[in-house]
Amino acid sequence: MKTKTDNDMNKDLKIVGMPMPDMPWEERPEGCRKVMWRYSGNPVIPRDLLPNSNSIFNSAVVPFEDGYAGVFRVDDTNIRMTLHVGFSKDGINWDINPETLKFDCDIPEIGEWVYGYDPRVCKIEDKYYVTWCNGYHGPTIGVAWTKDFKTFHQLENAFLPYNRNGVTFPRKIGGRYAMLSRPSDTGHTPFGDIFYSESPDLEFWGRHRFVMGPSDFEDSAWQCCKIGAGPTPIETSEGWLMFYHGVHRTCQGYNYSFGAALLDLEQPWKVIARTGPYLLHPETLYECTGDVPNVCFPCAALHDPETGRVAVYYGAADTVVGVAFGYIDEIIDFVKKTGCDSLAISIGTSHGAYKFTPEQCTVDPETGLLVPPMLAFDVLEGVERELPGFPIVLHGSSSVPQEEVATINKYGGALKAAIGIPEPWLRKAAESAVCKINIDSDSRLAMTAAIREVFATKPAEFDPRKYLGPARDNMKKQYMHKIVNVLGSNGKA
Ligand code: BMA
Repeated sequence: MKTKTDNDMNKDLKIVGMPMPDMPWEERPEGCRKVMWRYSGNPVIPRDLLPNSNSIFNSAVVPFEDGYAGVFRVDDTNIRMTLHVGFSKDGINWDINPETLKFDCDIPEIGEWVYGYDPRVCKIEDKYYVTWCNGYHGPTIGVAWTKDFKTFHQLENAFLPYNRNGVTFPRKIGGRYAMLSRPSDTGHTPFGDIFYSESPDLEFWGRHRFVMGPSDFEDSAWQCCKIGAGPTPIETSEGWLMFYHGVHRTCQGYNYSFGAALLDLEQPWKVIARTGPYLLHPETLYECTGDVPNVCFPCAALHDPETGRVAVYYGAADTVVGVAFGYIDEIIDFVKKTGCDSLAISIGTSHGAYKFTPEQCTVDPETGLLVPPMLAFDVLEGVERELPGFPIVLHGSSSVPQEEVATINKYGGALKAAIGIPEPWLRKAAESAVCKINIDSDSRLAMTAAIREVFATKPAEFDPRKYLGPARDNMKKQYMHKIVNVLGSNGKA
């Protein structure tokens, strides 16, 4: 990938946020082809910045006054999980208060500090909201606000235990405050989906919606065990850009990488696209070694709408804080191009030669042929409406050519009466958003028919070339017919 100039910016993309021309930034290194790259001075926060810190990681920073403020996860040398406030002029060099953050809270049960970790900070209207994993009979989501990073007012916990990774959106959506979270368990949870919840007042949370879960192991293993939202989502004209961590359970333990997803602007539980390959994965010494090896855990992002630059702050190996850079338009492009990008829908097709029995069919008065129940084209049209332009796959689309069935049965076969999908219906599907139609049984029938015919009519034949040749020719005839006459896909490869 080349270095970006102003002219390279995607001018159609609108990014919401306050201008930050002086935010921490370093251009993509020469020869680097990655979508995101690390700051050369990483880690920006060492583990022993404070006199009694064992580690400082998984922390949140925001623009504040003429610099930056942050809430930091500090595990002390008792390995107690605490939160601390810090300030910085440049986002790289930080002054972190050695005293732990104390929340003001009018609710005695809630205000009693047990432990807190993995904070996020999000500016909503005129306040900065801190959400963190708060100990209350197990981990749940604590919520507090501040205007000055000196006094913090703690509200009710957002959810029942057990929950982690509570991340608020920077504005109301559909008239309500909004939060992503990840229900979990008491320990090192081996599962985890991202959910969306709404609140009229940042106290009562409900209308919970499933957003997304881990990927299949075969598709994207770095995110196949559990996932959780990272920094405050960034609003763009393409949707909310949400960085999220994904976990891969290996024989050595959990590995944490991160990727990104695009969520619908007004219904953020609808996922527009998500990364297949990760954006950042533990590779450097400070990510691969530390108190918990192989962890990149993003909790904050600074971005400049004008240039499209983003700096993601992430905890590395549960020990230090690192920064990674990227361009929002390139990240969005990557998310859209590499993610899960097709949908196999079920509208009445099924695998194999035995899709419908004659009893399930009606007789066409003109041709006398058996016609199976109509495919649910209304469902296909509904999916096309909801997901415009989204590629759709149709499985189980063999037509079970009756002449091949007849040949097989004529020469000793015993295929039961079976009806497939009429070819004109496949043509109709091919003209919609369906871009892949899976047909297998028809070629298997063609092959078997040709072989049976040779065996029955030339019983003295023993040369495989003499029956596999006709089998291949008959399959080829079938493929040509499907490509040209049925699917209309000839010349479109
Ligand atoms: C998670 C949280 C994170 C931590 C990660 C890796 O469950 O505890 O704070 O970074 O595990 O240890």
